[in-house]
This record gives sequence, C-alpha cells and structure tokens, in this order.
Amino acid sequence: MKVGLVGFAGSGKTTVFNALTGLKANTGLGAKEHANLGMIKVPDPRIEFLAEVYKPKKKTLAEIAFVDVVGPEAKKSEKGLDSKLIADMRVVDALVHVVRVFDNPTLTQAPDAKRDLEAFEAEMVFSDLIMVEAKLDRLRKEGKKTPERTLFEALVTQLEAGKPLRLLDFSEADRAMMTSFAFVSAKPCMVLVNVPDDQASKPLPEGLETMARERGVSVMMMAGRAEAEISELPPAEQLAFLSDLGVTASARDRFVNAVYAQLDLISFLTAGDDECRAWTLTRGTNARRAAGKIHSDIERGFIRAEVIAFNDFKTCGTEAKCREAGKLRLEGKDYIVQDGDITHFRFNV
Ligand SMILES: Nc1nc2c(ncn2[C@@H]2O[C@H](COP(=O)(O)OP(=O)(O)OP(=O)(O)O)[C@@H](O)[C@H]2O)c(=O)[nH]1
Ligand SMILES: [Mg+2]
Repeated sequence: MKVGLVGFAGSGKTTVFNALTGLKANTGLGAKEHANLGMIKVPDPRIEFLAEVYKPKKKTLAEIAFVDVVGPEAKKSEKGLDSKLIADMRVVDALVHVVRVFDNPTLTQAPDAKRDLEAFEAEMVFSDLIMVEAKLDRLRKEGKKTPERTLFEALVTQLEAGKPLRLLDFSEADRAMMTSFAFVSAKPCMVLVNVPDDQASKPLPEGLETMARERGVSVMMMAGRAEAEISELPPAEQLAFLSDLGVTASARDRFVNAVYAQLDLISFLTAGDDECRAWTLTRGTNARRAAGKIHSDIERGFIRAEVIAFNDFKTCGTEAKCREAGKLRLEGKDYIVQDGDITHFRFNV
C-alpha cells in the first residue's frame, strides 16, 4: 500500500509526514528539492498474540509506504499541476490531501481550507481531463462506437462538470481500460486538515465536511506541527502530550485507522514458527488473489486455504485445539478473505 501526501506548498505535508513516520525530514522553505519516502507500520495486537503462541523468529506488521511529494504554489494554480507532481501522484494507491488551516508567515494567502480543497481538487480534475480528451480525440477519429469510447465519453462528461472520477461507479472491465492512465481524480482520497496546535480537538472548519463528502473524500484533523514534535518523544511520554492536545491516540494510529476505513482495507494473518505476519488486503478479495500478495507462485498453484478466524484462535489457544474444535476451515479459491483470518495456503507449482 503506497500513499501520497499532496497539497499546496507550505500546507505542512512534510510536517505531517514527520508526525506519521517519526522521521525528521526538512520542513519550511528550501526543503522542496525531492520527495521524501517513509514507511509506517500498521499496529496490530493480533500479531503480538500470535507471536506469544508461536514464538516465531520474526514478526512482521503490515506497512503503509508514504511519499511526501513536492507541492505547487497555490497562486500558480491556474497553470495546472506540473508534470513531475502528476507523475508522482499516478504511482500511489491513494492520496492524502493536506489542507492548511494554520497561518504560514512565508505565504501571502491567509488560510482557507475550503478554497484550497476546491482548488486542488480542480487541479486534479483538470489534469485528468487533458488526458481523457486526448484519448477521446483518437477514439473519435477511429469512428467506431466501442465500449472504450463509451467509457471515455462518460469520463469527459464527469470531468467537464468539474467532478472527480472517484465519484463514478466502474465495472471491472472499465477499470481494466483505465489502469494504464492512473487517473489522479479516480484515486481514493482523504483530506487531512492541518490545524494550529491549540485546535486539534476543535470542530472542522464550517462546511468543509459537506464539501469533502460531495467529492467522495473523508476528512481527518491533525495538529501537524505539535504532533510531529510529540512523535519524537519516547512512546511512554507521548500519551500525556496527546491528551493535552485533546486527542486520545497518536497521529499515526488515528491515521492508520482512517486510511483502513476510507480505503476499505482489512488485514489477514499468517502464523508459523518462522514468522507471524499481517498482510494488507482490499475488502472483498478472494483467497486466490490474497495468496498472490504473499507470492505469485502461491496464487498460480493455489489448491486451497486453511483458515482460522483470529477470535477462534484466541479462544482455543492453539492450532491443534482449533482443529479439534472444528474451527479450522478448508476454503476454495473464491472464498472472500475476512479481516483477521489466519490463513495457510496449500499450493502446487
Ligand atoms: N503553526 C503551525 N505551523 C505548521 C504546521 N504544520 C507545518 N507548519 C509550518 O509550516 C511551514 C511549512 O511546513 P512544511 O511541512 O515544510 O510544508 P510542505 O507542505 O511540506 O511545503 P512544501 O514541501 O514546500 O510544499 C513550516 O515552517 C512548518 O513548521 C502546523 O500544524 N501549525
Ligand atoms: Mg515539503
């Protein structure tokens, strides 16, 4: 899972990146030559539980990779997003749009979350529109009424109305025809409202939630600078400072929960003496495709999955006891993997 932090220059993307990763990338003016890369681990107490039982050599949490991409100046926005930024945005699975609510003395514009949300969304729509129009020109010249042309006609209608592609319902076949374009306005997106230190637990700016919902994006609030400073403290000390801010969990934990909810993600687990591990999966994925997350050979040679629900494992205590209690299920390739499934794939290559 790869997430891109995007937004206008000086909105606090790098500050948020630091708060989430615990890294110390340079912020402020002159810190914009290249994108920052970082990982965060998805906290999962189920892995701790499994590790107690299996005593594996290794335990591995699921990870979310982050790219903090370099932002454009808000005032240059009429020109459209530059191609380097668009390229960085195309390769991620989801976008987190950082919107500024604090006063940034290096910027001339006063903060206005709704203005920036609208403007950046318009930029994303515009950059997709250019691609869609170019493709549609070619399709129209061919003169045939293909499913591809029907799809691109629908895309152009949506984008010309100023609406992002993520609001449309696509079939599997549609998605296949769009894959190579990696449209930015089609990517799942979350707005991260970056507020001053004393506003972390205040209500969202008026009307922002509605505006975000109309665009198919969820909203999360964070006091970026304060939370970046807290993330540098020893874990034991962090909680007291967080409660001063009026929040109950770290920026990272809140963020991971929000991303999982917004992107409809689950984790499935594998357990053994070598490794206990959590794997990220989109809800609704079948067993065979889930196996492919581990290795393409396992997907190709898939025979069946042996599955124990984590809660059953917790009740029974061991794999053998689960077996005795009839809690170990054999599932075929079309089984839809559930959150917390402890899965062992049988395969043959
Ligand atoms: N008061 C306040 N200042 C912040 C907050 N977040 C960031 N800043 C400050 O705003 C300035 C810009 O922050 P950055 O994190 O570098 O912003 P950016 O979006 O990465 O900027 P570019 O990489 O230039 O696009 C820095 O001086 C930060 O210290 C915040 O939540 N509150
Ligand atoms: Mg930055």
